Amino acid sequence: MKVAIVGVSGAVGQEFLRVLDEQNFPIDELLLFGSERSAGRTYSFRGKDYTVRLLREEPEDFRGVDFAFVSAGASVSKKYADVITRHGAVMIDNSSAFRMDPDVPLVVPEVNGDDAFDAPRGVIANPNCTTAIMVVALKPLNDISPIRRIHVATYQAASGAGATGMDELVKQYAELAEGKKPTVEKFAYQLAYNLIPHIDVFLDNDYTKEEMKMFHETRKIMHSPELSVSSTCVRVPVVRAHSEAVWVETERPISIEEARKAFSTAEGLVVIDEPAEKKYPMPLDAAGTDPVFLGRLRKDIANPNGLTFWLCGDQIKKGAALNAVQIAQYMIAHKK
Ligand code: 2RA
Repeated sequence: MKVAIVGVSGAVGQEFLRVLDEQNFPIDELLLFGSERSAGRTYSFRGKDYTVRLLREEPEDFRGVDFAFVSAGASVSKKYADVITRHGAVMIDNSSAFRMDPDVPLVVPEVNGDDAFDAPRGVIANPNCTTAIMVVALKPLNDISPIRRIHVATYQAASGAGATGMDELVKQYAELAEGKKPTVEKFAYQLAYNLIPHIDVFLDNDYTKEEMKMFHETRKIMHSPELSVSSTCVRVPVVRAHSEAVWVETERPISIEEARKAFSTAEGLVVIDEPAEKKYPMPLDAAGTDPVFLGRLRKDIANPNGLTFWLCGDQIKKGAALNAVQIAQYMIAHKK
């Protein structure tokens, strides 16, 4: 396989390299692309050094590429999508640029992998990290009884704001420990010892863009245009794993036994749920791992058709780079 990574210097770009190696992805040739700022840098992959090439509006640069993993922001994805796909490369885009485009599938392989084959523009969109983590757990329930309504509160790690977000959180704790005024640049307020109920911009309905991503993207991935999703997305002082408290209402009540059985065999999901033993998922344990972890499962005492549970998942892996690589793996394994 000839593989390209666009935006290789960023947190997700670097994770693409790690995940492609961990997953033993078949690569005969690797091309790395970046901005003026990163062009010329070198990165090692499987014991060989690769130099970052300047991303240009030159389709020839992508001739012969089978998969291009792109994580360089929505404006770069929009500007270079045609360049990247012109000679047949499949562009798996981690940005928000095309997620709601009717000609672009939005894919989490455990949920709607086959949608990846309906990509007329050669572009497949990776969902927002919170959506990807949540739908892995929704799928097994939806297979038992259609989900009608979802409420979710997210606890989102600093990594969602990139490498600079992670650096800022760690730096704030160090500065505060030294009695200094913390650096506050990436986030609206100090994140250390704090929670910020605001991710991305506020919209006319007083939800944030991040919260509406969960509404729109979940409907598209689950093929459920009527599904109601209401979320509150909160930035928390955690480095790189997201957590989510989820309440689900289904057409008919699902018993705990049914749910537990379905979760126990669901792809991409690991259940850690022994409250009496104080065993439940935590972001510190989920960081750097592949699965979505589920715990605190119980009947929703406020809704006879409801279940509630807790999720943790690594924002840079399942929330971004791993899901993108899994899309490519799914396409290779299920080639039509
Ligand atoms: C965040 N989901 O956590 C957004 C973008 N990665 O900031």
